[in-house]
Amino acid sequence: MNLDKISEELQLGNEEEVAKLTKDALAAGVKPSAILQEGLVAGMDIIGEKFRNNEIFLPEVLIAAKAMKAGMEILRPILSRSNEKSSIKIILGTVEGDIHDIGKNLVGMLLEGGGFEVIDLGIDVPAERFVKEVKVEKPQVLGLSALLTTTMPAMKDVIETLTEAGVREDVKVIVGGAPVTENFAKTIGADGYAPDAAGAVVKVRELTQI
Ligand code: B1M
Repeated sequence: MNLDKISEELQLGNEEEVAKLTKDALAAGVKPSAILQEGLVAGMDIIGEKFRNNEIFLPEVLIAAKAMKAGMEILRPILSRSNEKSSIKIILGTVEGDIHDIGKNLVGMLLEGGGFEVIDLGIDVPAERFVKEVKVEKPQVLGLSALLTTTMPAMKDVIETLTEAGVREDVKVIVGGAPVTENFAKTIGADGYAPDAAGAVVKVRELTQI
């Protein structure tokens, strides 16, 4: 099965076709991880590259993102299915000022697939909201996502706000997103960094030692 076709239809923003081709690929026995990486993520990477080079503009990125989500919805039940049961709870969200959620959603799906309970606070989440939910839900891990260099400092704000509220020691903080690095994570005092969704599962396991 040619996964380039999924990438091409995604770039054209053909939601229905992407959903159909994703279903077809699954039915043909293609691994979900291959559909994700070689079809959906590959298409989105090209969109990102074209956007950076001013070859396409925001509306095209938006419709490609919708097509990406349509494909991800088909994969969701498989990626988030889990036989393991863990008592580890993770709160996840995209930081304030940032509305990118495709990568975060993928992280959430794979964490659920890893057997963790995930509470997703969505996008553009203010530091105070993260702190409030940490106090109420008492998760073992807080996962922060940022896709813009301009919203990376909001990750530091969350950690500082946790400290001010006296709950920093109650939760491990992991950070990720395209512009985020291991070094940045250390600088802001996060407990961990993961470069991708699979890495986030590994990092959560490491931090919670299960
Ligand atoms: Co935006 N955007 N965007 N955009 N957009 C980027 C990020 C950009 C790199 C594009 C570019 O210039 N090439 C650029 C940022 C530049 C910078 O800051 N250095 C950019 C810009 C500038 C903007 C706007 C400012 C554009 C404008 O308005 N002029 C604007 C900002 C809006 C805002 O947030 N306030 C904007 C808007 C948008 C859309 C709304 C159109 C749309 C988002 C739709 C949505 O998410 N619902 C969008 C998109 C789609 C992108 C690109 C093209 C694709 C992002 C994506 O979904 N990638 C992106 C270019 C690119 O990254 N190539 C771009 C696929 C996804 C699977 O990967 O999100 O990296 P990613 O997630 C990965 C890892 O990063 C990691 O795991 C994920 C899965 O493997 N990860 C974590 C993510 N979170 C993690 C958390 C973890 C661990 C790992 O632990 C908790």
